[in-house]
Amino acid sequence: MIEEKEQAINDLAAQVTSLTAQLAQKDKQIAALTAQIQELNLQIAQLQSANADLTNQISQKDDQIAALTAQLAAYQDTLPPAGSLHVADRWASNSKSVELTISGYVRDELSIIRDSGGSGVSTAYITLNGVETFQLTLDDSGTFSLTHTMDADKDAEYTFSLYAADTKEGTTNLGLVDQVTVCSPKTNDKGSGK
Ligand SMILES: [Ca+2]
Repeated sequence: MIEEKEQAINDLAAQVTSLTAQLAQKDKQIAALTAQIQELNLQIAQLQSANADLTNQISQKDDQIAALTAQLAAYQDTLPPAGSLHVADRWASNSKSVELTISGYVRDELSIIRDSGGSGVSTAYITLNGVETFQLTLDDSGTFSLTHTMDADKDAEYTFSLYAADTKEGTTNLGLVDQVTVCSPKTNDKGSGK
């Protein structure tokens, strides 16, 4: 009976030794796997950092390309300024003359890039029926406004043409920007109010 008990104790002791050895083996495996994960995490962090650097470099190159493309377009500029012309009349039916408000704007975007600001316009004028009549003074944004009084001749047509040149060095691009034709109010057309 005692021998059986001793045998049982010896068997259990052997099991404990075996399990302890297995436990130590598992701990080693866990430590090895943890080290591998740490190494992989380090590699991921390095790759993410390299990725961010490259993305940043690409973004800088894109900015440079956009700036150079704009410069190139400015040097190749062949277009006159763009803008618009408005002519509004204030006229009373019993008046023999009419006051016109002539306003609008003119700008040259590529000249603005070349000049780093301003309206990009070197000269702007309006012809009235083909005759240069108004030399325009533009503000910094290229807008203008003036008044002009003329006779309210019956059935007369007046064509206002806005011309402008940009600031491109050597040969400025001069051209027609906008055109408005107004009919003179009829002096005998009483009661229309306009
Ligand atoms: Ca131009």
